[in-house]
Amino acid sequence: MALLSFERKYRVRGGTLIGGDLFDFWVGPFYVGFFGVTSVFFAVLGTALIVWGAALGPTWNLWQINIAPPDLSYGLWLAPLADGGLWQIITLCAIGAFVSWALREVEICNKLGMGYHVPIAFGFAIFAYVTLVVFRPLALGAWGHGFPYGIMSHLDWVSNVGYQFLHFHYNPAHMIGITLFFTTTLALAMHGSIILSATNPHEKGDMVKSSEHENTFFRDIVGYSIGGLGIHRLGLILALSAVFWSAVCIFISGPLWTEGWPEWWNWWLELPIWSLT
Ligand code: 07D
Ligand code: 07D
Repeated sequence: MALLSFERKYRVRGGTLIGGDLFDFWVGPFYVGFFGVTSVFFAVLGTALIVWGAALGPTWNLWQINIAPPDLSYGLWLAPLADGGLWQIITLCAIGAFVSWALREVEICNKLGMGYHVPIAFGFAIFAYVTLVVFRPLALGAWGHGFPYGIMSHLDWVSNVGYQFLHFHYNPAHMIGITLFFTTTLALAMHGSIILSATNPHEKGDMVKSSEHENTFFRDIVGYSIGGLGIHRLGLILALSAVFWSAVCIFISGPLWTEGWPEWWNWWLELPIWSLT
């Protein structure tokens, strides 16, 4: 592919975290880098192991393929490949691929002299995944507490774990996570709509409006505009907080609270301000 005229300016050497300039080149539009190589390695190996696991299973139906973690009786030991060992190696490959991808993002940020917001944001998603398949299983003493790799089977896991705690909606950290997810979509809807409304003319031939119009709209309607940079800060903090509280909500389920989540709220009834005795 021909080098586009502007690409020369941005395709700068250096900024790598490891290996000097060994993999400091592009293939077509893609930056390679040491972590590009490790990303591809882990992704290909992990996918091949998923295909192997599928071949051992009863179906090739994409929705039904399931690679289960080891039985709880294996605790934190390694399991035979066909008995959850594949799940363990696939988990390692997934973590290897996700972390490599994040570090490749860091290298690209270095090259462009940009902040690390994108890799940090992706890091929160990785943190949630690792909480589900490493931190919580470690805290509960068995890899079998990880979720199974399958499109429908992972939904069954979420439902089963939810009902194990009677009513997962009563988990206070789940409530905070959900509220933050909903608020994130509200913020994106407001941001997307104000940008489009300022860009799309009222009538054909009208000028595109500036950010002053966007700010004025919000000042007129609610007395305050967070501003052009502010809305992106707010969006990022809302989204990252949503994922953070999700990780908290699943980590505390089991390691810290073993009863039904509705019972957690008994602390309220037990406050010394009531005379319930
Ligand atoms: C739109 C960015 C693009 C990403 C996509 C996902 C794969 C998996 C696997 C063939 C928003 C690509 C999918 C590479 C292929 C095989 C074996 C991101 C966008 C399009 N889930 N989940 C889905 C994953 C968990 C839950 C869909 C991954 C937890 C519920 C897809 C993980 C819990 C529902 C999927 C993960 C949970 C889904 C759409 C990892 C709590 C749905 C995802 C690595 C977080 C929805 C059939 C999407 C659905 C759905 C992937 C973890 C709950 C298959 C990769 C264990 C309740 N999940 N998920 O658009 O339709 O994300 O399921 O942690 O209702 Mg899930
Ligand atoms: C883990 C995904 C990480 C992804 C990575 C990237 C690739 C590459 C390649 C596309 C965290 C993968 C990339 C594979 C793809 C290409 C090319 C994201 C992760 C690293 N719940 N619930 C949540 C709601 C109920 C339950 C979180 C709502 C029921 C359990 C969120 C409702 C019961 C768990 C949430 C609802 C129940 C959760 C998920 C409504 C079931 C969790 C978001 C309206 C009976 C999970 C950390 C998240 C969690 C979780 C929302 C209902 C159970 C807050 C809105 C009552 C067991 N639920 N839930 O975490 O916290 O994303 O996980 O009813 O484990 Mg819940």
